[in-house]
Amino acid sequence: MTQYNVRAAMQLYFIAGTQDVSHLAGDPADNLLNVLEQALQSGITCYQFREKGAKSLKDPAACKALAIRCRDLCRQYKVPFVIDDNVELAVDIGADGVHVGQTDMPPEQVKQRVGGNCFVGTSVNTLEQGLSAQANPFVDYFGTGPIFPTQSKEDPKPVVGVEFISTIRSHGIDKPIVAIGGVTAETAAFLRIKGADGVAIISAITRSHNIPQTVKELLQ
Ligand code: TZP
Ligand code: MG
Repeated sequence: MTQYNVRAAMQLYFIAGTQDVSHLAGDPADNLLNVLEQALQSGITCYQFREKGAKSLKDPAACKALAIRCRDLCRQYKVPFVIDDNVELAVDIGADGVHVGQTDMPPEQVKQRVGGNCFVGTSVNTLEQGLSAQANPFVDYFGTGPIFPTQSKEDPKPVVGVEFISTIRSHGIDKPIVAIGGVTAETAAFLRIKGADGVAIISAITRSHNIPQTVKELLQ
């Protein structure tokens, strides 16, 4: 586990599991690793391993084996490796960060379990949640959204829109924020102008026909 600058890591935060590459022919684990390596080569600044939903891997051993391969790829490129939800897996394989939703394990408990070197993020969908995450010393960053409608989450919260980023910034919230949900190369720069430190992306990368070009555009 390496200590990373969390705000810098938010710049282009790629999230994916095998369910997000199910449109590709061939072995889902190999496809995920292939997409991840292309994204790393192209300059993503953080990666979250998120196996979730109907099409995700169901066998914990297969999930762990794949997570280890993703972690090792991230280490090779010196990019922080984050695990969604699965705190025990994060401890087990030495993830650099953990992301938990509002109804998952509370950040305080996560931090206790993972230790001080592992950063903790949470999801924020309302101003109230933003203020509470800002005040919580165990939250290192938050994902704000969905900004736009998304196809990549089975039970998305209500869309918050671009202005939500400026709204929460205007309430004194200065923690690292990554904007998530339906973000594309066309909207990423605008979200940064509104106050996001960066964008979190699933489908714009996993469904891209030219990952280097898409990543380049998302970083602008
Ligand atoms: N949380 C809020 S929206 C979302 C998650 C995990 C999915 C983002 O995926 P996409 O394809 O970039 O809209
Ligand atoms: Mg969750």
